[in-house]
Amino acid sequence: MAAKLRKIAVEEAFSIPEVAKELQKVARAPGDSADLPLIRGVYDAQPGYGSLNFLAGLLDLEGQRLREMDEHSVDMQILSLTAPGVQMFDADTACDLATLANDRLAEVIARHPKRFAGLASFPTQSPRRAVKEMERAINKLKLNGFMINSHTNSEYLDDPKYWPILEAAEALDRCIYIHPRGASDGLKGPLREYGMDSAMWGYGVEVGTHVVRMMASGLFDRFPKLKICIGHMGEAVHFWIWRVTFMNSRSQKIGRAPKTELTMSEYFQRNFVISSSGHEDPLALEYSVKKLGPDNVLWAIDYPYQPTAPAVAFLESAPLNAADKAKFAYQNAERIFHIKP
Ligand code: 1WB
Ligand code: MN
Repeated sequence: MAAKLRKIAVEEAFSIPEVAKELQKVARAPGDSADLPLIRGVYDAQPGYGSLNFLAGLLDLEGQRLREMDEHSVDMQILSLTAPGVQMFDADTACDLATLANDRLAEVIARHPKRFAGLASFPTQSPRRAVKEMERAINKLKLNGFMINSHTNSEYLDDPKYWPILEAAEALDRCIYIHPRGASDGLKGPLREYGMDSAMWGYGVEVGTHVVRMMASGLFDRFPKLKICIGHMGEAVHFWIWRVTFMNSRSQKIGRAPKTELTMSEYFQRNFVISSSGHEDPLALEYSVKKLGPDNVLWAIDYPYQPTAPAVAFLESAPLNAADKAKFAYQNAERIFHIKP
């Protein structure tokens, strides 16, 4: 019998009642954000949107969640405030609720330091206040990294107004996890029908677009040590990166894209890691580890949106040698998110 494999799941969602209540207000207000169908289903269970039964799982930290972790020998969940985080609120509300959520996160980690770690939220709407909360979250609350739910008001992180956030993450030496939310206004049109707005397809399109924008803008020349983690098996970016690289170099030659010091592939390799959250295809995992290297692929469940048992079975049976499996299961998570071995 092989020794028990430590398991750290890196993209595990939670919420707090105060954020859920504010999202219920968003659900009841008019609007046509691509996040609304899901928010209405999860936080308001309105007829026609289907009742998505995730809220109890998001709000629970120390009950069923811990029991499920015990049952499937998941050692640790790295918790993050679920999408869209605080990014649909006005800046004041976002600031207050991010602070509160980070405090609660620190409290539950203090009660269960071996079972939970956490990624901090912050009000991207106000980069100045965001930086303050980022510093507090790392220096005072000792959280493990940051979570951004892709666009804010349909703007992306290549916009210079957000650079103070990137600068702070780099200076604090903590990874920013970019999780999806509904696609930005300019991107959402054809994703409305057939349930394509969220996890099925829209989420990957949104984050894939976001990180390609970041790389093509050249911003990683300014922040060479910035680490970004993207979930859902890299939102398919690395499957496409050869062509992104080829076509971007052509665009650079004809003046349609800024000149960059490195190629798109080199930025992806240097500045990104990926997780397997909610994507349990062994062949996709094998490709990912071969393409990006065993140090750059992290395991996740995507709790409570995905069940724990198959995610654990996927890990246990992953087509990797023992050393690479240990990296995938916990060692990369320890390194990237500063978790005690
Ligand atoms: C779902 C998945 C919904 C995720 C979410 O709402 C998030 C879903 C914020 O399966 O419907 C996710 O994190 O992958
Ligand atoms: Mn997810």
